[in-house]
Amino acid sequence: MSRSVLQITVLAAAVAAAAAAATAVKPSTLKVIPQPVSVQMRPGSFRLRPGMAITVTAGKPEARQVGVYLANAVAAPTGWKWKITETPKPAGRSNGIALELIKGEFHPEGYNLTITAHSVRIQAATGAGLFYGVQTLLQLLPPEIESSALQHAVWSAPCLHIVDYPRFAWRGLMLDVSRHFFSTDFVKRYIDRMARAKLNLFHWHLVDDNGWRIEIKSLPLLTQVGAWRAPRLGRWGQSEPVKDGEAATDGGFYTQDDIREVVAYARERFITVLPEIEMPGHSLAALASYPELSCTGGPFHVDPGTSFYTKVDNAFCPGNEKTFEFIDRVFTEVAKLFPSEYVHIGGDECYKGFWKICEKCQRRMAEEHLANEEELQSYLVRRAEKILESKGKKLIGWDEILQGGLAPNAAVMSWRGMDGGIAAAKMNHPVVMSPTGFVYLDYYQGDPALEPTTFGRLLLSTVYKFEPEPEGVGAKYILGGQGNLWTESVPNARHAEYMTWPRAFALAETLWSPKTTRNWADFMRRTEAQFQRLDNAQVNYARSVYDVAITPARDSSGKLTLRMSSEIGGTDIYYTIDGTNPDSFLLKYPGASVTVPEEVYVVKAVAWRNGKPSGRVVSILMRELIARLPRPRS
Ligand code: TNX
Repeated sequence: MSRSVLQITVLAAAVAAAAAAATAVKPSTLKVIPQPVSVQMRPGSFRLRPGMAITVTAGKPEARQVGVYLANAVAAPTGWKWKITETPKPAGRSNGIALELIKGEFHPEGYNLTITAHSVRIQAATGAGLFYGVQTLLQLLPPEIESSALQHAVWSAPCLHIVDYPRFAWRGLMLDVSRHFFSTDFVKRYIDRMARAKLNLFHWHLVDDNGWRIEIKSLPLLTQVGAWRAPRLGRWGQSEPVKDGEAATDGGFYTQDDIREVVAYARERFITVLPEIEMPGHSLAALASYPELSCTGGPFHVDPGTSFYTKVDNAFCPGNEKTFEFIDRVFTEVAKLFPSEYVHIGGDECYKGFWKICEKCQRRMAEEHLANEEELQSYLVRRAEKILESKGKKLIGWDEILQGGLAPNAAVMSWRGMDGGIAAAKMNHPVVMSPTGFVYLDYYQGDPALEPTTFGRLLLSTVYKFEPEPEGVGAKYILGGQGNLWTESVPNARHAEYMTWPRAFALAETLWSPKTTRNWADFMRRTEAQFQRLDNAQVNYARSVYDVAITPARDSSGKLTLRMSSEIGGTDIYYTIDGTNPDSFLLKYPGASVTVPEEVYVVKAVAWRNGKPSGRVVSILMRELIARLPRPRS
């Protein structure tokens, strides 16, 4: 190349770059969740084609695995079968998608994604990084890409350059399969949706008072007895206790083959499966199977959803050596099934009253010089930790494992707020933040009148405010955060999805994206676009942000006032107090609160956006509104 040609080429490139900058599409047009670290839009787009190849770095099974995942993801909606080709330098070819594993300055889960009119190039240092690049690419394609049936769409993605990596390494979601059992197929689908949001840890709450769900071959009664309970249809927490001779027909469990299948499926999606085996409390299903492990000897029944008395006899007896033989057997099999570094031992809400009156427990306390029952719990957790460590695993538990002294190497999952996590981090223990106030996905998402009964309230916008790294605590010990879906009030898979989405989008973004890019309005815009993806994927989600929530109060003269709000914003609210259906011809909520006479029987309200109702009509009896008033302090 002569000097003048080179100069012209350089000049032409500069002109092209200036033109590109002038016509560049603003990053805010993207609808990706979680928001990438940096996006540079460029003009033009790349169109996918039927015969295209995915080239992957040769001799790297993880790169091939991600290539296969991508080919499978596009196969159903496009009808195309892309080939995977291995080559030493995948990016050398144009007209295709290159997945390149390279050594470089990459975060362990980070990637670069470059889309030009001729090619898509994803570069990363790990299979996980490539996988997240693929997830972003899928979100740049039309929402029909989520469908499992053939679709007609223009399969193209905008030209751009993305540099992306996560803020936290632990991006968890917990599913409780004890209170209600969920099939292996559903668990796999759940994991699949986690992967799309770049969540990477599936915490499987496998045992509790209401069912033992994991086959332990050396303890067959756990699943022959512990996995089944008397069937009940009523409201959770108010069910009739088990009657004499009543058959236990409701439940289910995972065989070890099922477990291996789920673990492998998660692994293909770079998701770690963390098993939880609860102890010493919440253990009624185990005690119903092996009553000799309790202080009282029983008899016990797997609980069918009766009221959760905190003073229930549902704890293992730490005075009995048999308890530790049991724990050893369970952990031996669990350690073999799950490749995860940690095993979760629960540890929460253990009633210790029966330990106080148990001879064996009191003898143990004397022998071990334990000052109180909290130290006795700590004794059990420390022994559980030793057993786990002998099998190559580390222990994690709920923040109650701090009581009576934390086991030497334990990690803490902080659920009763962040204080337990802060205390543990100050003692140099690893911490996962999972506070009820920000990430309890079993709580109401909107007005309680529109949702099945549950324990508390957690709006999407509140999840979006989750900040796992408290000020003054070194980031070093905060592994990340996690949302928890307890399933007392989640009787089926559709409702599990409803409770999870869109709140797990907010969770994913708080755990992945830089704190500085958080923007509620933009998140809502992207969330609404994700709804179309969930529709295509036939995954259920809550539209509670489109509904009206009604909050009663009393003004200074004692009159009842109602505040009405819809989370999405940009809506008009219409309401009625005469029992009829609200619409835009009837009462309009003025924006501040309204005073409503207490003789009114029922209040109904609906939010409108763009000339149409945006959500459901909420209908609440006056007596229910009055019952919602904050109780005067006595
Ligand atoms: C507390 S969170 C529990 C669970 C319940 C949940 C309901 C935790 C460690 N224990 O057993 O399901 O509240 O929100």
